[in-house]
Amino acid sequence: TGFSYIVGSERGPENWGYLEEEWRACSEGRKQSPIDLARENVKVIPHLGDLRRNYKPSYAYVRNRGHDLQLRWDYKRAGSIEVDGREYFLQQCHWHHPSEHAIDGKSYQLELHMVHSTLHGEVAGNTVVVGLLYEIGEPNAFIKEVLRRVTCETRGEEMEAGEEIEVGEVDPRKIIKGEHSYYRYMGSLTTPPCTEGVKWIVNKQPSSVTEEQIWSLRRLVDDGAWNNSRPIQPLNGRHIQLYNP
Ligand code: SG7
Ligand code: ZN
Repeated sequence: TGFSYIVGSERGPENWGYLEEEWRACSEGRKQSPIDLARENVKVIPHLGDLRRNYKPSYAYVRNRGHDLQLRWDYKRAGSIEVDGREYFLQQCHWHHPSEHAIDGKSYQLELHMVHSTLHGEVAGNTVVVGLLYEIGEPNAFIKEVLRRVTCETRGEEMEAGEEIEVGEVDPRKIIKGEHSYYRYMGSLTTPPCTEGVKWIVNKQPSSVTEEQIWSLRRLVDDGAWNNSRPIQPLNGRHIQLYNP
């Protein structure tokens, strides 16, 4: 059971849609994620406006899910983002290596997803995912802070697959700093069931991270030797909007 990220394997990405009845969108959906945010498909839309982020620090939990590392807040405690006049509450964030989205055909080493929802646990039309790409450079302060709280040296024991630990107060405002330009398009969850109707917002400016920090993140995850990014999906005539003040 489960799914794999290994292209060409029995449970690999090109077969997700045939593994379970509820996963059909992974193969048959026409608005899947991730995509290449390619210049020729991007339209600058000035009236999209700055994102209204109403985040606040709150107690968080880190869960090692075997294929990714997830930082979770209690429902509604970490605040929300306002998109198209609706409030979407931040639920969790997690990392993919290498990146899932590409910009002009260029992939990155790491991508973070902040998953937001209007309702607890609901998906489809109620989900906004904010993506952040990272390129190799200076250490990332937010990742450093998360790693410090979960690594063996701090806790005295290694984190195990499936384990969830309380990590104290985490401020979501520290994840994306100061940058306002973003891409927007309609897509899907990037893992089965690949549900569509997800509003995607991808920060235009990549953040920075070191190779070592990426290794630390991967080492924490059980199958850390592998990647956990879904291949690029066809655009199928969709438009990508760009807000670039
Ligand atoms: C990861 O990506 C997890 C999932 C997430 C999925 O597998 O973070 O989270 C949970 C709680 O299972 O699914 C509904 C949801 O958040 C897909 O999220 S993504 O499209 O942002 N990669
Ligand atoms: Zn994700």
